[in-house]
This record gives sequence, structure tokens and C-alpha cells, in this order.
Amino acid sequence: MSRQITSVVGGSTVTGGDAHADLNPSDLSDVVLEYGGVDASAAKAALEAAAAAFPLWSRTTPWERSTVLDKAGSEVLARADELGDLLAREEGKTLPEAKGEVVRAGQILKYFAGAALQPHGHLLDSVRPGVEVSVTREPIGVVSVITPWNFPIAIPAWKIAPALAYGNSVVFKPAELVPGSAWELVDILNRAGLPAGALNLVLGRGSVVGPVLTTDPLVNGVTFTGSVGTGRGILDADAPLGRKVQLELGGKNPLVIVDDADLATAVEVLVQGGFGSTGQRCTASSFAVVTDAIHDRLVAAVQERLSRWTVGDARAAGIEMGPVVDPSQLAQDLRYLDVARSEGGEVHGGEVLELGTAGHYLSPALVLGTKSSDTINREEVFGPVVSVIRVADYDEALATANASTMNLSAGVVTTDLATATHFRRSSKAGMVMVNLPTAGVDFHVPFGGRGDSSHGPREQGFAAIDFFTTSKTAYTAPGSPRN
Ligand code: UN1
Repeated sequence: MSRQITSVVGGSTVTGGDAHADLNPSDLSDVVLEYGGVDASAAKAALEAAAAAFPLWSRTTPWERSTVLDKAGSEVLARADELGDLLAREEGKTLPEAKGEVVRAGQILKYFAGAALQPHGHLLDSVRPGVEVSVTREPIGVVSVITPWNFPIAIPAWKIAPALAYGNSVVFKPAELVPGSAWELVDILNRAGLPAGALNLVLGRGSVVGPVLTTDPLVNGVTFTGSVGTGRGILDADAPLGRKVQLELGGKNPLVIVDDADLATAVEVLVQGGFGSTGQRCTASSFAVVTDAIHDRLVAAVQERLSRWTVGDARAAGIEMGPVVDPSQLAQDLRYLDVARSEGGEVHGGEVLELGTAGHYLSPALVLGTKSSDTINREEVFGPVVSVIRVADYDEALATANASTMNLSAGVVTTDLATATHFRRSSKAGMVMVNLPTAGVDFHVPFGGRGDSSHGPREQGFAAIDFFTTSKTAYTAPGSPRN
């Protein structure tokens, strides 16, 4: 029998529920673990536990909150090999990518351990004589944290750590495909000293528990990373209720490569940004916009690089790309390749691979000869697929890059400082990368996009406080009694 895990509500485990198996996408005969998906009443109980814990947790000192996060961060870092192996096994990114993600999660916990101690707030004189004004930050209350499968530990960490650092209590619902990393993170944080109910874990179907976690009256805020469709649904349900909502949705991220680019840099930036983590990241470089004079050289060099690209079991040594996460994502990738062909694109690669184990393996796909208006350049594929648009010059490249409506991240590869500066200033994306892949972000600075990509305050770093706190402005009259 495989390992069993459960939801955690108010510090207690919840048994029962409909049976789910966490399968290894590199080898479907490997059941990583099993769990019972809970129902709406368990989600409600988790919100009640979080609401009950909030008065206690929100009144702990910054030092107490910092200590819990710091201790949890140390454990995550110390167990990076083991947790990385679990992550690669349940999600399918390569072992170095998975371990890197675990280390990032540990660093995020440490960062917010420090952030909990930072001063904020103002004390000022009123415009009215003798009156004092204070502006302080307070936690928002009970926060629902809903996360996707593609970053099973880093995204939960970058939502849960600031939520807890600023005194909120949390109900956490991870994606159904990656419960193991979520369970470990919750276990580590609870053992690091959280009071029961400050952090609850709800393992269950989004369609069953999602409506409770987003619309129940006990919810004060919802932070969600995932698909545009689900995110829009949350906003439609929560906006009339006046809930605080933070959404990180899709990305359609351009990588501009201009004539003066260093070829080797351009190839690595495209390949890592497009095919790293099997292209399953909202920051992936999903379409390359390449100026005329470098186009053919670049395409030849990328194809040569991809001919040596190793696809295989995520945990095997020397593998550059693991499998696609599940059958429905694989079907989506293949559907987009078919649409690209039907719209005139020339697809290289993108073949389903039969390897030693039964997994969802797809070779990296490069789609040449595409136009800006093609579906493949408009919609997020979320797989190892990069389309290429040939343009005359930098001006056309910039316009083509900015035609995206999911402006999360945009990159430029150039050796010219003026071009780099112009692109950085003119891009419509929330994040810009110069001679770097569009994917791969730091934890101490704001993360987020524009257009249809994001909604609400930015995540991470010094921006995280904006969502996870609300400000209070208090006026004190001069005649107030002394104590
Ligand atoms: C990264 O590229 O390092 O879901 C992070 C995603 C993003 C995170 C990307 N929210 O892919």
C-alpha cells in the first residue's frame, strides 16, 4: 500500500473522503501516495478553525511569527534533497529543477521570517492642531490560498509565508495533482510552532471545496494562482462580495531576439525559458519574435541544441526535461500543435515519446513560420512548445511582443544597451528580462503581470504586504485622557 496523507483542520487529521492517487507522471505504475478528497463541510470546518485561530495568531509578536517561519525555512533547506525528490516524482520536473524549487521555498520562508520583523507604519501630526494620526498595517484575517500543480512548494510558500508573517490565518488548497509537497510544507510549518488552526490543509476537488473557500462569509481574502478561467470565476463570485482577491493567471510571454544578439546567449535563453520545467510555467518564453537577419542562424542553432535535448524520467541523471504532468495537459499541448499546423505553422518535434516507463513524454516543439495573429501566439499552451515569428526589425518586434494580452514576463536578447533600455521601458509586461529567460524569478522583489495575467496587488518580496495586510488610519484628539 502507498503512503497515505490527509487534510489537516485545526491541527487534526481528517479521514475519509473520495480516494485519490498521486501518480508519478514519469512512470504511471508508481503511486506516490494516496489521500481522501474532502467535501465542502470539511472546507467549512477549516475556515472555522482558521477564524478561531486568528485572534491568537494575529496577536503573537513579530518575533514569534518570525521564529516559526525561520525554523520552517531551515527544515525545508535541510531536507532539500528528499523534498526535491518527492516534488520531481509527483510533478515531473527534473531533479535539479525540483531541488532548486525546494531551496527557493526555504529561502522564501527565511525572507518572510525577516519581513515579519520589519517596521512599518507612520505616526504624524494631523492637519488639525494637537491631533495625532497613526497609519498602521493589520492582517486581513482568514485567507484562502489556492495553488497550481506546476510549482508545488514554491508558490504555496510565497503565499503562505507572507500570510502568516503578517498575522493572517490560512486555509490552503493545493492542486489535486501535487498533494505530497503541500502536505510536507504544512507539516513542517505546524511542527515549527504554529498554533492549531493557523494553517489548515484542504485536499479535495476544486469544484467541491473551491466555492466554499472563495465565497464563504468567513473568508477575508483569496489568493489564487492558476488558469484564467478559474481565476475569472473567482473574481466574478468574489467581487460582489467585496472580498480581497489576488490572482496570478496565465502568461503569453514574448522573447525578442534582435540581429545584434549573441547567438549562444539567445539559444540558451530561448531553450531554458521555453522548455525548462517542460514549459509548464506561466512565465515560460512561449513565443520568440526574431528579426530577419538573425532568424535563420538562430533557428538552425536552436534546432541543433534541441536535437541533443534529453527527455526522460524526471529523476534520472542527466535529463534536461521531464514528462508533461498528466493526460489532459498532454492532450492540450497536442491540440495546440494541431491548431498551429492548420493555421500554417511548421511544427518541428512535439512528438509523443515511448520511453522505458509509461509516462506522458513529449519532445520539445518548435513551431516556425507563425504569425502574430495565430492561435499559438495568442493562447497559453503550458507545455514544451515555442513558436517563432519572423519580423523585419526591432520596432516590429516590440509591437509584436506587446500584442500579447497576458503580459506577465517579456524578454529581449541584445548586445546593444540602447535596445535593452528601450525594450525595458516600452514593454507592456509586468516583468522584463534582458539576456535572461522570461522564467525564473527572485523571491525578494514583486512578481506579477499586467493585462489579463494578474489581478490585485503584486506577490512576493516587499510587495506582499499590500495584499496580506490592510491599513488603518487612526486619529487621536489632544484631549484624550492620559494613562
Ligand atoms: C518562475 O518562473 O520562476 O505558475 C516562477 C507559474 C508562476 C511562477 C513562475 N506563477 O509558472
